[in-house]
This record gives sequence, structure tokens and C-alpha cells, in this order.
Amino acid sequence: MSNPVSYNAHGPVAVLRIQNPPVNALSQAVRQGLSEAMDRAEADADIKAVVIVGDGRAFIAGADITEFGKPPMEPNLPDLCSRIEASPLLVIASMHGVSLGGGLEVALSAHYRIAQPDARVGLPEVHLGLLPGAGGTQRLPRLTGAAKGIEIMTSGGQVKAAAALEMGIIDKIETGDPQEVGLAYATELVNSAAPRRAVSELAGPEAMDWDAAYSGAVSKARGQNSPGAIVRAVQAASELPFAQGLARERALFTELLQGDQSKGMIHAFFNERAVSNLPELKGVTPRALNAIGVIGGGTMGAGIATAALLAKMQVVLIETGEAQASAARGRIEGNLQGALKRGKISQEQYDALTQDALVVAIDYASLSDVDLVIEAVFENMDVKKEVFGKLDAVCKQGAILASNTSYLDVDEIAAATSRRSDVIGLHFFSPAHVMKLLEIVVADKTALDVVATSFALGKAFGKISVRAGVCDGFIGNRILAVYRTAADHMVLDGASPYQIDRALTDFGFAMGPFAVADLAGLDIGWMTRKRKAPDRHADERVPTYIDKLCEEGHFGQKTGEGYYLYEKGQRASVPNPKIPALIAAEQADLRITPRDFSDEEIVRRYMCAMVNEAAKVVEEGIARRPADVDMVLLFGYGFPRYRGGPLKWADLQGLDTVLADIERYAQEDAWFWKPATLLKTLVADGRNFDDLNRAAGK
Ligand code: TC6
Repeated sequence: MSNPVSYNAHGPVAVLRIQNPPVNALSQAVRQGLSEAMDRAEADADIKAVVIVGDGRAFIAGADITEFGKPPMEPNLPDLCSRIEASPLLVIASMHGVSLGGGLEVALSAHYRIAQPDARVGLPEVHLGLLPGAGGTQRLPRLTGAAKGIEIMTSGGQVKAAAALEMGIIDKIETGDPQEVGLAYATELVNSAAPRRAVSELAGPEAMDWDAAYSGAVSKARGQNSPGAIVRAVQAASELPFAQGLARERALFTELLQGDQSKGMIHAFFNERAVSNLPELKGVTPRALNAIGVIGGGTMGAGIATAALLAKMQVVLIETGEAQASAARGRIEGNLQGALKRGKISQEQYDALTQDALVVAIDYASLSDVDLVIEAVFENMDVKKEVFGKLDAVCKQGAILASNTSYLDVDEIAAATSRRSDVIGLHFFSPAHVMKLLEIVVADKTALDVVATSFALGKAFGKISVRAGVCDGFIGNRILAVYRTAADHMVLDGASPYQIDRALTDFGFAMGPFAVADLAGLDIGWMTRKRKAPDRHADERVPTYIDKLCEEGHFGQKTGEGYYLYEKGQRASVPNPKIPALIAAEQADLRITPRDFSDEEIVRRYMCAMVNEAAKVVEEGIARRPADVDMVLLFGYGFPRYRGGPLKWADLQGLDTVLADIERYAQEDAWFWKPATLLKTLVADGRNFDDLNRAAGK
């Protein structure tokens, strides 16, 4: 392999140029190349300074994600950083694009830092369940102070050049070719006999109330360990000499690296990128995507239209009448005003999007020129078929016809058109301009370039797109229905909805299932129960106590009453005192003697139900790989990222113990707990879900 770090002397300055596309990640070859180039510069008596610069779009985007999970290879990054900083030559980092993680740590080891105005820096290791382990926790707060250093490292966010200059992370901002700018700066420093300036030799950051900072970080982290560890590492930077602080950083880093959380987060990090790389789409050219049609301007349709506008597409939204059209426009404008308030768009962009890019019409003929239409009307097969029949009549040849159905049969919808190969499911999550997940539901006859275009659309919308097959509920809602049922069963057997919600938020879920039901609207579950009642098996346990609340017109948050009571204008909720009596009445009817559940048992049953259904979803090919299911749960269902997803969680538990529990539960309720064949096969073969990910080209 050729050396990805080139060396060129320009008078007394050596330029070390990293050429490792696409983003100059710190692969072993780059680390070795930098180390050897430093040796070479130091061995040349004419060289007084070294400029480190990146080729292409970034200085250095950090550790090489393709090396994650592989055995470490020398030289390691902490040693490289110490080696750079210890150089007797002046070392200058000339930064452009991003300098992230190990990339910023390399820059912090240089003696001077100069950056382009659009450069950004950050230490995102927290997103991998780690802390910056190559001196970042010791060097950054020596420049920024403890509080700002903690904020940057615990958020993992990116800091723009101007703010980085103000905080002292960089020394200068200069526009121009990064190499030329770096060379000029180095020459100026050499000519002015500027001192070698090692960040490690600066005083440690000021003391603060470390325990308060630690508790603050821990409570924000909702169960994730690395933010607390970052605070402790910065405390070491403040209290200990540099070398001892570095040793403390290493010990904390190693502890995090060996824990399950970093395994879960690295799994998430890797797969949120890998999930959209479908082998069958290699070389397939997506169709053009300039104008999008949306049918229905309710919450979902308005959210989809907003996402399309923010992705700089023309949008034609169809409503049924003038009043509905004006309400839909109001919703979209409200969404865009939110984006304006958060600084995501400017006032001029807002005006252009609402006046020029958006058309709200009541006539399907307005769709004659769009490239793709997303239908977001009422969830009813007859209604959808009628809409698709009309779309088939008006849309141009080659236009993609997509349904945002959340569980209906996309093959059946496609059959309502004369162009089945152009039909696909695009299942967004509400609010569609905010939620990251998009399930791309590929029907029997969907053409490959339609799938490729849908992934391109997901990328343009900033979504994590996951391929799903056709079944009731696709990947996410199908699995949700099962773990939700496991929670319902526990309520019938004696666990309160409030204990369940608390046990699961303690586990790391953003919300418990009963709080989610209130948010989504209890009428949704009520309608589904009514729809499914005729086909219900005699052994199926379906609680009906909550229907009594629905019959009184209480549907959760939107009506102010559900499992919880919601005071107008208040975010906090309190348990609804009517619920325990409703549950007790149903238990009496069913002759159930309620029993106690530990939080641990609640989590275990909930997770086992989720894993078992997820395994079936993989087994049936509804999800392409186990990791695809993990990404659906992470990005659409509030699953804690630091656990990687349900199937990563199962791998880390040991699949044999998960299967043993499912088989034990099956002895109580064989109808509900049917162990997935895939789970049994994997246990019998001594393999796990990650083995399947790897086999599918993780
Ligand atoms: C650290 O440094 C230390 C950790 C210790 C661990 C033991 N390595 O996102 P894009 C590829 S932690 C290898 O589409 P953008 C990416 O796969 C910090 N490859 O572009 C894609 O390849 P493809 C670790 C990487 O302009 C291409 O680059 N680093 C890496 O929207 C373009 O990516 C981070 O957390 C990498 N590190 O955004 C940074 N990063 O074209 C993670 C990207 O073949 N990366 N690629 O599919 C990012 O945040 C963004 O990718 C970006 C560029 C801001 C660098």
C-alpha cells in the first residue's frame, strides 16, 4: 500500500500531507506515515517547522471506523500525539473541513493551529460510548477551561472556527489553500523565532464543583456512562500533573472500551451508515428527484412536505378542499417557522420555501409533473386504492408512487395501478420532518431503481433509511405490537403501567410504552383491537380495561387524560387514578391474582418479546440483517443508543440465556411465546446476530 502521508520540504518547513480519502481517517497507515514523516523532518538539520495538512474535504475526521473491533495496530494514537507534541520542531496544524476525535487530538498536539473560516472541530467520542483517549480530555480543557471542555466533549457536537478561535482551541483563522496558509503561518513563526508551545505544558484547567458537574452529566446522559467519565477525566486534568492526568484518561478510556455500552454505540455508529448500503443497488442509477407530490396535509403529510422543502425540493401538496388546503399550508408554515427559530433556515429561505417551492392544490392534475408522490391519507385500504388509481391516471410515466402506510399491504396497493414496478412504501415517523427513521418498504414488483431513488430521497431528507419487506407493520410496528403486548400481559398479571414505564426508562428508553400510547393517542390501539377482534385466537390475551377510558372519550395526551393526566400547558404528567381500579376490575373478571414484578423481570420480558419477534422478522427476510432491525428500533422507537438495538442487546446477553427465558415464559403462555426458529438455530450453532451481520456484509 502506498504511503498516505506525503513529505515535501519547502525551505525550512516540511509539509506532511495526509491523503486518505474520503475524509483522512487515522488508519494505521496514516498513523505510521505521520510518525515516520516526523522522524524524517527531525533528522533534517535544515527543517525548523512541520505543517500537518489534510488533502481533500477534511483535515482528519478521526479514528478509522473500518478498524473498529479489529485488534489495535501500532503506532497507537496516544503515542503518536505525544510524539508530535514532543518534537523539537515547531509543529503547525492547518485545518479545513472537519477535525474530529483523533483528528482534533492530533491538532491539539501541534504547537500552533490555524484554520479556514468554515472549519469545524469536535470530540465526538461520547457518541461511541467513549471519551477522547489520545490526550483530548487533558489538552482541550487546558485551552478552553473546564466547563467549556466538558460541554464540547459530553455533547460530542461540532464547534465552528470562529467559536473555536474565541475559546482558544485554534490560534488563527485564515482563508486560502490550507497548505499555503499553513506554510505562510509556519514561515512567519520560524522567522519570528516563535516558541515551541506544547498544550500539555499549560496549567491545568481551573477547579470547579466536580461532583455537581458529574451529577449534571450523569443525569443528562440517561444511563450512558461516558459523559460522567469525561467529567472525571477533566477533573484529573485540573488536579494532576499532565502525565498522571493522561494515565487517568487511559484508565477511564479502557474501562469504557471494555464495557457493553461502547460495543452498543460502535454497533450503532457503524450500522447507521451501513444500513443504506444495499449490495443490489450498486451501480443502479436513481431516477431524478426534483419535485415531490404529497397527498394529504394532516400532521404526517405536512411533516413529509416540510422535510421535502427543507431538502430543497419543489412540493405539490393535494388536499380535499379549500379549507383543508389552507389548514395544511398553516401546518407546513408552522413547521418551517420552527426551523427558522432554530436557525436551520433564514427568513429569505423561509419566504422562498413557502411562496415559491410549495404549491397546495385540490386538483390531482397538479401532480402531472412530479417525480415522486407520497400518499399520506387515512389508513384504510379502500381509500388508499382509490388514491393510487387516481395517481396512476395523472402522474407522468416514470413517476414513483409511494404510500406512507404504516402496516397495510403495499403489494395490494400497487395492484390498484397499472405500474406496479413504480410503487413502493415510504413509511415516515411522526413528526416526519424531525424523526430520523424511514422504512423503505419494497413490494414484490418494485423496480430496483425505484428502491435506489427512495434511498436517495431518504439521504436528501437526512433520514436513516432501512429496507423492509411487506408484512403487517413492516419491521418496527410489527415488533412494537409484540413487545407492547408483553407489557399489557404484565399489567394483567400485576405490574402497574407506571412501574413498567419507569423500569423501561431506567433501562434507557426515551419513554415507557404507556406514556407512548398516551402520546400516540389511545384511539389508535382501540381501533386496532376492534379491527383484529374477529380473527382473535381463543388463547390470545388482550386487555380491554383501557377501552373503557376510550369509550368515555379519553384518548391520552390530546384529550388530557389517558394512562396519565395532563394539565393544560404543563409537560409533566401524573398517573390517572382511575387506571388501577379499571385494571383490578378486569383482573377480577379474568380471575387473575395479581403478583409482584421486579423491574428486572419487567425489562427481561419486554426485551425477550422484542428480540423474539425481531428474530422472526430477520428469519422471514422482512429485515435484511439483524442490524437493520436495531437501527429501526434506535431511530424510530426511542431504544437506548448505548445498548445498540435489541439484537445487539441479545448478543451481549448471550442468545442461549435469552432463548432459555423465552422457553420458560412459553410454559405459561404458549400462544404468545413461540421461540423464533432463527434464535434456536443460532443457539444450536453457537453463533449470534452479529455473525449474521458480518455474513451479510456488515
Ligand atoms: C475517534 O476519533 C476516536 C475513537 C477511538 C476509537 C477506538 N472513518 O458522512 P459522509 C466515510 S472518534 C472512515 O457521507 P459528510 C463515510 O463512511 C471520532 N470512514 O459525509 C463515507 O464513505 P462512503 C470518529 C469515514 O460530508 C464518507 O466518509 N469520527 C469516517 O456528510 C463520507 O461520509 C467520527 O465520529 C471515519 N471516521 O460527513 C466522524 N467518517 O462515501 C464520523 C466518514 O464510502 N464521520 N467516513 O460511504 C462524520 O461525522 C461524517 O462522516 C463527516 C463527513 C462529518 C466526516
